[in-house]
Amino acid sequence: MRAIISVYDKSGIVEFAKFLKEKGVEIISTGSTYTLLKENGINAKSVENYTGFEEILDGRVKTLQYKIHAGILADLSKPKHQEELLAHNIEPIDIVVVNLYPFEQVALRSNNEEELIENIDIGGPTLIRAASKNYKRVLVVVDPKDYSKVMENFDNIDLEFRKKCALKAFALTSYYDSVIVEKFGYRGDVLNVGLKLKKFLRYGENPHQTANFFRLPLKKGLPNMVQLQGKEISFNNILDIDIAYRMMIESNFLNKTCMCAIIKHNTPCGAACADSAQEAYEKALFGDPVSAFGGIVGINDTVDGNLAKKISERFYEVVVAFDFKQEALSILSKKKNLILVKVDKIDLNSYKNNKDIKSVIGGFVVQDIDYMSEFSYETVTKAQSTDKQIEDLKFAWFVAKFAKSNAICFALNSQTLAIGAGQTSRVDAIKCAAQKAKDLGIGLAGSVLASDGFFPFRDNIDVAKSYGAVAFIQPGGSIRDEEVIKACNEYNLPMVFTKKRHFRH
Ligand code: 93A
Repeated sequence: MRAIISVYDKSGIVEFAKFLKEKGVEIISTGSTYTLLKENGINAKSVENYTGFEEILDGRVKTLQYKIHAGILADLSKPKHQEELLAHNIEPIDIVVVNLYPFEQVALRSNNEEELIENIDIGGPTLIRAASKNYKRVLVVVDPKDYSKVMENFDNIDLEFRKKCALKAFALTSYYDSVIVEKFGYRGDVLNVGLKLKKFLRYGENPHQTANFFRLPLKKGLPNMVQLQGKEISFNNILDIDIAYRMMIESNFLNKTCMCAIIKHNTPCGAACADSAQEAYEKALFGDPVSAFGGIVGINDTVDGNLAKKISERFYEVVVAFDFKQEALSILSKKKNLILVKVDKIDLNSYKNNKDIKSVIGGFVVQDIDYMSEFSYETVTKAQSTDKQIEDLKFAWFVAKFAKSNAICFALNSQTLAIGAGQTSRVDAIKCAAQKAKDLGIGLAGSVLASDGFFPFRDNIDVAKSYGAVAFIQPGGSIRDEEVIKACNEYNLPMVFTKKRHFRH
C-alpha cells in the first residue's frame, strides 16, 4: 500500500505515519511534512523523488503532478486503468492524508490580499477531491482527530467508513471555498453559505425535532458565547439569547447607562433603561411580570451581587450579560438549572455584517440584519413632542423593533408599560397590550406609543388615545397618513415619523 501525506497542521502526524509504516505502507510526502517525518526517523519518499519533478513556484506546484493524481484516480477494477498505469510506470496510491492551508484562520486576522491569496490551498483540495471521488479504493483522512479511528480499525476499514471519510472531505473543500467567497465578498448567483457545525443540539423547537447549531463562514455564531453554569442550552434558548444579545448590542442607540430586556418566546415582554443594571432590571420586570416567568434576561452590563439576588427571587431560564461579578456567580450558583451566558461586546462593524437567514421549504431567504443605528424623525403634527417625550418615543421605538410584528409598545420614563406583539392586526396589538396592562393594574395615562409598521387607519390613534397614550412614533408611509395625522391633530397630540419600518416576522 502507498500513502501520500501532506499536512499543514502537523498534530498527530508523526504517530500516524509511524503506524502506517508498521503496517507496511510506503509513504510519499511534501516539503515540510517530509522533513518532519525524516527527523522522526520515519522512512518516507519526497514528492520530488517520487514524481521526478521538484516543487516549483514557491511550493504552488508540489503535488499537482500526473503521477500522483493518476495514482489516486485509477479505478483498479477496470483492466484499462491497470494497463495505463503500467504503461506509464505509475503506482497506485491508496491513502491520502491531507489538511489544508489555514485560509480561515488567516482570513479572521488579516485583510492583506497577498497573504490571503498565498493561503488558498490548491494542491490539497485537489488531492482530497481526487481521493474522495475514488473512495471505494482510496481512503482520505482530512482531520487529525480521525487518525486514531483509522488506526483502531485499520484492518477492517469498510466501504461505509470510506464513504463517510470522502463526504467529510467534500464537505471540507466546499466549506473551504465558501470561506474564500465570503472573505472576498462576492454576491453572485450561488448562495455562499457554507455552514460549519458549532454544536449538536438535544432537540429542536419541539422535542420530536432534531437540531444542530451551525455558524456562517468567518463568524463565530453568537460571538464568544460562554456558558458559565446551568443546564444544556436548547434550540429555543439560542433563539431567545440571540434577541437578548441583539438588544444588548443595539442598545448603544439609546445612549443610556444600562438597558435590561426580558425575552419570552423570542419577543421582549419588558425592557427598560436606568443608571444601574439593578434598576433597569426592576423597571423591565414591572411591565409584565407574569410573562417574565421562565424568560430570558439580557443586561448590557455586569451582573453584580445585588442584581443577582433580585434575579434569584424569580424563575428564569437564562441570564445573558457582558459579565458577572464573582459574588453574583456564587449567589446564582444555587439555582443549578439557571443558564448563565457571558457574551462579548462585538464591534458594530462585524455585527452589521451578519445575515439573517430564514428557511422555506426547499430553500432559504437571506437578508442583511435590521440594524438600528441613528435616530432620525420628523414631527408631522401641529403638536410638538417635549424632549422627554422624544426620549420615551425613541425608547419605545427601540423595543417595538425587537417585538414580533405587528408590534406596538406603550412606554414611559424609558420603561415599557405594555407590549402588544405577534398580532395579525395592529389595532389588536394595541388592545392586547392595553388589556394586559389593565389586568396587571398598570395605568397607561401619559404614555407614548411606538408602532413597528405604519398605522393603516386612524382607529389605532383613537383606540390608543382612549387608553391614555399622548404621543406616537411610527414609520409613516400609509396611503391614509393624512387621516392618521388628522386624528392626532384633533386630539392635539404629537406624532413623529421615522420613515423606516422594523417588521420582525
Ligand atoms: O500550494 S499548493 O496549492 N500546491 C500544491 O501542489 C500542494 N500540494 C499540497 N499546496 C499544496 N499542498 C498543501 O501543502 C497541502 O494541502 C498541505 O496543507 C501543505 C503541506 O505542505 P508541507 O508538507 O510543505 O508543509
